[in-house]
Amino acid sequence: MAYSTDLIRNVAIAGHGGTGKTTLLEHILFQGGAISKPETIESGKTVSDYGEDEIARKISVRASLSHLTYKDAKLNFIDTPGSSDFVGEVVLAFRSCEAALLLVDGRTGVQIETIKLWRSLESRSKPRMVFVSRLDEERASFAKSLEDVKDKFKVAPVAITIPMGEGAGLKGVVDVLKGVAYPAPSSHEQKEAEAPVPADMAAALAEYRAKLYEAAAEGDDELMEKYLGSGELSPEETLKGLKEAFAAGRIVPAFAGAGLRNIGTAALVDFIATIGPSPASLAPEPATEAGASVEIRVDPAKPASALVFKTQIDQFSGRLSYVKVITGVLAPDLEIVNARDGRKEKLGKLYTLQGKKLEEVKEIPAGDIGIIAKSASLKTNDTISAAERPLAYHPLRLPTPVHMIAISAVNKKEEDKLNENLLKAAEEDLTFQVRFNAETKETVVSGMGELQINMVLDKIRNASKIAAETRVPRVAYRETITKKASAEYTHKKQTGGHGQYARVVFDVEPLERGSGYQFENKLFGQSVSKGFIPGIEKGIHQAMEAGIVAGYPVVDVKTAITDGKEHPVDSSEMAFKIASRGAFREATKNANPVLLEPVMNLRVFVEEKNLGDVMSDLSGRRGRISGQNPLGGGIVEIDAQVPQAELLRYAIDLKSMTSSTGSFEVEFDHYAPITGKIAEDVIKAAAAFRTQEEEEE
Ligand SMILES: Nc1nc2c(ncn2[C@@H]2O[C@H](COP(=O)(O)OP(=O)(O)OP(=O)(O)O)[C@@H](O)[C@H]2O)c(=O)[nH]1
Ligand SMILES: [Mg+2]
Repeated sequence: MAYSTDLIRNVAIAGHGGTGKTTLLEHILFQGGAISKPETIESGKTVSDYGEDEIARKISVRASLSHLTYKDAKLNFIDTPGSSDFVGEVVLAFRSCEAALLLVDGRTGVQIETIKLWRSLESRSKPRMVFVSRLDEERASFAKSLEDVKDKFKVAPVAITIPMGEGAGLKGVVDVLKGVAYPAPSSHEQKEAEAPVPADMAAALAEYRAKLYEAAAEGDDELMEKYLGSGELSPEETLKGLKEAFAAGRIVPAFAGAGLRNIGTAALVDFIATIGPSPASLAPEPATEAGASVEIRVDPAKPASALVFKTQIDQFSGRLSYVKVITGVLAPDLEIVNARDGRKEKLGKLYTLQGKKLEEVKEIPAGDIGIIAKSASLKTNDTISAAERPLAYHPLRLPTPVHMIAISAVNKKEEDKLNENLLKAAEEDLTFQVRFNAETKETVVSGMGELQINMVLDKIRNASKIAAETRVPRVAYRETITKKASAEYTHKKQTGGHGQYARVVFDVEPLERGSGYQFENKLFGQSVSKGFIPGIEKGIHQAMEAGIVAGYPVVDVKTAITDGKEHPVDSSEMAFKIASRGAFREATKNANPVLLEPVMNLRVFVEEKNLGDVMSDLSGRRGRISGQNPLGGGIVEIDAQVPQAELLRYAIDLKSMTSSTGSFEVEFDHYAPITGKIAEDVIKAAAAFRTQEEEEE
């Protein structure tokens, strides 16, 4: 069956870890008739958490797609992990969905990951709903949770459903919009059914209804006038007002319930289908077409175009490319062009997913999310479009990895195979990156945290049986000089017939940070033939690679050759290379050489209560704090510059310092000199490393 674009709804389910997202979605799918029996996290058979690792750890690790049909509408859901290590999966869900459903645990109120997700949704102007979950548990409070939402986000949530009782006394919810009750089903395997609102809920219903009318009238002068005049709105007017206000992000609809008891799902599904924004109703997608910026509105009548927002390489189904269709209709046999490389291909069969289960579909219309299977050439962030109109949608805005680990195969022969597996993992998860660091000669994987990296490595270990060992990565120190100096070096050797002869005199001087290498020929006359200059430069390069104090590459030095001498027979390029190396080494030794270390810009986000600990820890890490500002919701941002060497375990340490609530962003800023004890330790460690390398060879 083909769905019409205005009846498609895409909802990303997000929120702090363990708020009950996956459990709620399972019961939404059950209530909506997409599955016949709801499973639980404990049974390990939910639609959404189907990965072996997800089942074993009882947490979501990857975004997963599922859907249901409600009346004529198709509702797609992307369930996302709550742990900040997997934030990349949340970003792709936000990108491909028109609205987000944020879960707030009724027992705790808004937690830190949810605050961060809120900020990210706000910056994208995505409409947000809030579901206060786990209201069947002790100490849960709907009203307190909504107060907290109001406090932290400075918005007034508008309750669409309210609970009947709380904790052990939770008896169901009342749908404020429709004025009906949904009593708690006798078991979570029973569907919710409408019933009259009990008399003891009448007052609460009236109170919340008034707030709902007010919200619906907000932003529409005509409705507001009518509401102020008569104190009421018709159901049609209420729907229209809410729909507009929600799509514009002016109101935040709030829901009550308990996924695990199937309480609160019916009204939620109905609301999303009738009031949720259709893909076509939102702001157009920015894109590039023929080098110019354009904005493309979701529209089924235009030629086809779609964005690949996720790639999954599955051992059973092979390669799955998740697409969001923006214009036109994708259908099998359609010829498409990939904006990245201009490559054309014909689409094969198309699918949708119910968790891990592929379901074939005849077409994927504009606004819908679907799957292209087994296309080897598609990558995440590719735009495909009908061959006559190539364009490129903007890529996902993913955070930069913050945690690095050096990795190698225990068995050197398996190194290539390990790399292949790492690169495959990096294709599936763009926040997991693999890089060979030529300066430290290590393969370094990086990601959003220790948990994410460990889970990727576990998966590789389980699937390929390759044993890998991991280490804290080496820091890419560099060396430079701090004053001018000169040296002279003569390379002279008399062996058998031909001898070797070359003499050079060098001036070296420090350059500004980041200028790298410079060479100047200051020779007068023909003391050294032009033909030997390349050999001399090669010698300088070699000496710069080899380092002066600790074997790290030398940077930001200008070398000038001021004098030299050659022999008519014994001079050669090789002889000049050797002399040049010697002269450079001597000259830089006289020029107060120093070690340089990478210094990073660090931005830490912590709850106020952890601020003191995190600040004093940063000064212990030789950090220089440059700013501190409250972001609202009790979160403070700290800006600092900290040497990279002090941050190698920061992802782990910050988590333990803040009971997993802190997070940070980090990027390279500059190289700075180090001296004294710190430099001595680096020199010692480098010498030990070289001895070890030599022994291994
Ligand atoms: N009592 C009760 N327990 C719940 C409810 N919803 C979820 N749980 C339990 O809470 C735990 C976490 O639930 P999940 O559905 O995995 O939560 P999640 O938000 O998807 O977690 P992550 O994806 O790991 O962030 C599980 O043990 C669930 O059984 C609820 O409404 N009531
Ligand atoms: Mg989950």
